Amino acid sequence: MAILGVAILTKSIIEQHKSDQARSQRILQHLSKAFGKITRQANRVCYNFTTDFFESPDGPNPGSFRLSLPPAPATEPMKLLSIHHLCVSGFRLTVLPAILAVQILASSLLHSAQAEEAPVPLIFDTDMGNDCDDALALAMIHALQSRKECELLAVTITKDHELAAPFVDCLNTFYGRGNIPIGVCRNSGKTPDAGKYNQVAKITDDGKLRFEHDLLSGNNAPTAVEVLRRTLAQAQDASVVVVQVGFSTNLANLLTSPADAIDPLSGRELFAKKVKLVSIMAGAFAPIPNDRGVLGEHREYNVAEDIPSIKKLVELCDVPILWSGFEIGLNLTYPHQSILQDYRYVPHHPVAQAYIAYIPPPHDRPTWDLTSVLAAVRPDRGYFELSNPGTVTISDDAISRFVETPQGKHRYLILKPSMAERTREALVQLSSQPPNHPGNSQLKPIVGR
Ligand SMILES: [Ca+2]
Ligand SMILES: [Ca+2]
Repeated sequence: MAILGVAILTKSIIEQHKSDQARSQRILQHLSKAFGKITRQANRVCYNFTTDFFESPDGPNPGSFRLSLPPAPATEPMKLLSIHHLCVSGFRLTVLPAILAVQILASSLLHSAQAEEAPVPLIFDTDMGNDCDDALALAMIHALQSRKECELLAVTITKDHELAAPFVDCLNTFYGRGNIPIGVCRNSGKTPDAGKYNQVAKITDDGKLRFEHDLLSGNNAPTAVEVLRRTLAQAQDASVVVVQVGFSTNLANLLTSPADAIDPLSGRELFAKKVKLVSIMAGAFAPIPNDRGVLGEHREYNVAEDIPSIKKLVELCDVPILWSGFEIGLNLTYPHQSILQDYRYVPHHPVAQAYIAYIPPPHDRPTWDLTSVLAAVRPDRGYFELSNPGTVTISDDAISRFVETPQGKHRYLILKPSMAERTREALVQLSSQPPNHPGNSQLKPIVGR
């Protein structure tokens, strides 16, 4: 498709400027770069061409036009929202063939343009300590950052225990990024127990911390709302992906936060301005077997632990939410052999140790939280299919229900059985990927990110 699009556009340009093929090539390069200017609006992707490449002497916004495309996989036709004069460095393209060519090229370049974009700026909101998939998911984020696919801006925590933040700092430091801001949710009362593995942060060998870190208690960390507001205030508009794999406590608190010294916008306004997607592990969008194996509705843990907050998130979040339901991770279990074999590149590995402390092998834990990371950072790799757009509602008894609506801002992940092995392997390889700095852990932390 890309080749076809490029071919048609090239032909269109070259036919008019046969004498100047080098210039045509240059135009093509400029056009490809222009595709970097992508915004998501509702459920469509909009290309806004306003570079000075499209020069025109008339009109307040000369040479600009907007294309609106469905997100991949493309299932509906593109729409041309508007077009002004398409005038290229002094010569005018015939508009119709140019439109056709650009539309085809736009569709075909969508994936490659996104792939060439800067790393996805990502905030990870986690209930670290309640299950070991949070630790695997954070390890994955670090691997994706090492591959320049994402940049972890901050981690915020919804588990209300002081050791959750130190364990997060352990992992960040292990992967060479010990200065990533960490925010906590104090006195929320949400899962205040210690959990099974955050104590890994406190293990010492010969009086020294086994896993180096300098945030020794969540009591020394700023609040999640402060970290979120500060992080979003500094981010580019419509750029940030928030991956929420715990309760919605922090996001609800953010969305209801007022303007403050950090930013004059309310939390809801700031969120709508800076965030482009929330990738959330919560709910269930397929029948789930209960203890007796009977299929039915499922009160998913991340929903049930803080129902008012997830209701607020659904109500106040103005950007798209991508839901990874309980059924996705449940059908993609993590092979315990990987825990035993893939983390042996250091004598002690905090992720493997967390998994084993949570539930020892042989046990293949579902990969719930990992799936929300993968879907957020690699949306175009065919790991999952997406539902049609719709709206999720949360009942008072923690049931999530999805109603399809064309204007809805929500979609949920669908895992086709034929995709499962490949997707599972991506999760395994990414979460077990070693840090990319030399002389790794036990560990010489790299200062900064
Ligand atoms: Ca630190
Ligand atoms: Ca979690």
